[in-house]
Amino acid sequence: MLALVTGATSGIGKSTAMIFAKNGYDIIITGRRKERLEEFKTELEKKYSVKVTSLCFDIRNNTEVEKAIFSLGDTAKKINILVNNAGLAAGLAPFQDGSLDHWERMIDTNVKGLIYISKVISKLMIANKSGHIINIGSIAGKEIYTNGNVYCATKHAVDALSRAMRMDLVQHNVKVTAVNPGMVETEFSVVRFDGDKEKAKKVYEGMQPLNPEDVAEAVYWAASRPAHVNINDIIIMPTVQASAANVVRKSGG
Ligand code: NDP
Ligand code: 8X3
Repeated sequence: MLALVTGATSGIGKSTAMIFAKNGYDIIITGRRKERLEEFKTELEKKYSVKVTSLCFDIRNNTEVEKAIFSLGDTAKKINILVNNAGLAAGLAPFQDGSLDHWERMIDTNVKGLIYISKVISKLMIANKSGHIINIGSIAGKEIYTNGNVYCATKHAVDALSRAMRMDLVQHNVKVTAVNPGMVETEFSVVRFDGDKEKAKKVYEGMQPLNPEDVAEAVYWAASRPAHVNINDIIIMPTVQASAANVVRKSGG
């Protein structure tokens, strides 16, 4: 079995690649940071004795996406699972003060990147009459929060796309699942705040967020149901987070 996980250099994608490898899957890991990809490839191969292929490309560029997938040759035809995880939030500001650069980065990555790779891989899955696409959405794709504007819009787009892809791909025996987490402590907030680690740390102060492994377990659970079962949608939240905007904070987590 072969799984491709986008954005596997960090956070949820890294943990997801890990859990698939632990369960005997060969893995294709992607991301832009080549060194991290190579280190992670070596780690996975050593730990789990599976075949790991790393593809370094920017998911916002369709030419790079197609080139990377075609570079796999016939191996690409064997992909059973695609986990669309690569994504980011950039900025957290009122709409009227938002940065066009932030907005375009989120739309290009979270929406257009997901579409680019899904188009290539879904065609291969259709030819196999089998496959499973798992999109990492967000609670921000189900609810809106103050200053979340464009990030929420991109994740609402992922929610719509997951439902649309499921309807169009069902006749080809390709499953589509969306896994929508609440707050997970990864590099997400560091990226959101343009590298400001102190500000990022404060987001999770006094509360216990999800770990990337919690989300990876949900992804793997959805992927490991029997052939006749599809998990459409999962929302997974920290216990202290009742909604996108409602977090109970207690000193010490
Ligand atoms: P991280 O920042 O830790 O990981 C993001 C991953 O996406 C990295 O591997 C990064 O790789 C990759 N990535 C980002 N931009 C690109 C790009 N242009 N091309 C290729 N790869 C890219 O964040 P998370 O693990 O938290 O985020 C993973 C997903 O989970 C995202 O879609 C996010 O929206 C979603 N999510 C996160 C939540 C959270 O609270 N953390 C909650 C709900 C959903 P590299 O930089 O090497 O390219
Ligand atoms: C990330 C969830 O609520 O931290 O998608 O923006 S949130």
